Amino acid sequence: MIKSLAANASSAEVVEVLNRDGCVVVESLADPQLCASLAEELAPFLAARKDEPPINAPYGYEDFLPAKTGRIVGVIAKSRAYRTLVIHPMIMAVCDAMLLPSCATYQLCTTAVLVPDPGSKAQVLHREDQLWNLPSPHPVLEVAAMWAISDFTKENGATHLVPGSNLWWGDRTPREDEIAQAEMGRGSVLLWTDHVLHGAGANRSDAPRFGAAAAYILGWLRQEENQYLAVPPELARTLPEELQKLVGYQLNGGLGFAGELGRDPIEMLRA
Ligand SMILES: O=C(O)CCC(=O)C(=O)O
Repeated sequence: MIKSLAANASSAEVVEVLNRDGCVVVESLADPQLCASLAEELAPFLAARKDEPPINAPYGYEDFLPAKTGRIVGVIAKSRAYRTLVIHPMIMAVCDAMLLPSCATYQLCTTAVLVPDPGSKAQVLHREDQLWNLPSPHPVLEVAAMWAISDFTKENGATHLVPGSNLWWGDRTPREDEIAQAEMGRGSVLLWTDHVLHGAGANRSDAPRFGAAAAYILGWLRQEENQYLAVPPELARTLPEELQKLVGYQLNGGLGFAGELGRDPIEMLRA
């Protein structure tokens, strides 16, 4: 079962469940108007998409990226509403607690709108830490957030997760009864960590399932999506400083200087 907490839960309660189960839902955290604006801002991008295999897909395409699914990346450049969700105070407090023990600053890894359409198949269960292939066990590398912009139901492809598999470091395949689905209402958010098994569900309903995802990682890991091209300096200059830093315009200890040895890249945005 995936634990659901109310919007007024403390970040400490969320962190406790996340450390234990590797996943948690916080109900009704986003303003419904913000969800409506996000859906409206992304609609033209979803309408224009072509259902083709991605270029240079490094994974088994049909298993990892099933067809009939809208996947829009570079979302900071495409939606103002999304920018607000990315820096939601609850998410920031959870990332502070989960990630700062292993880095000086954390950053965005990917931004994506994920919309399985009716008829899409389930995605293979996978772990986000496969991206970096570090020896295990390792500390938490990533916290992913999936905002429900539509309701998430068993029928429309609510994310599958295996609670507790964040603590499985050997070879273990989950039993069917260990796989749960993150059903949640619009405006809720599902959080998970990098080592928990998860994947999008199949959409057997007659309407798309609309999720807006943002993943946050340790400041010394390579970002999956190249944020400096997705959010170039001209755009970054218009964003709140908290978001500039999350994009990557900040130092992580000695890493990430720009212009001059040791210079914080955020100073170049201010110049
Ligand atoms: O869409 C979902 O529910 C999960 C998506 C996911 O895990 C992925 O695309 O890697």
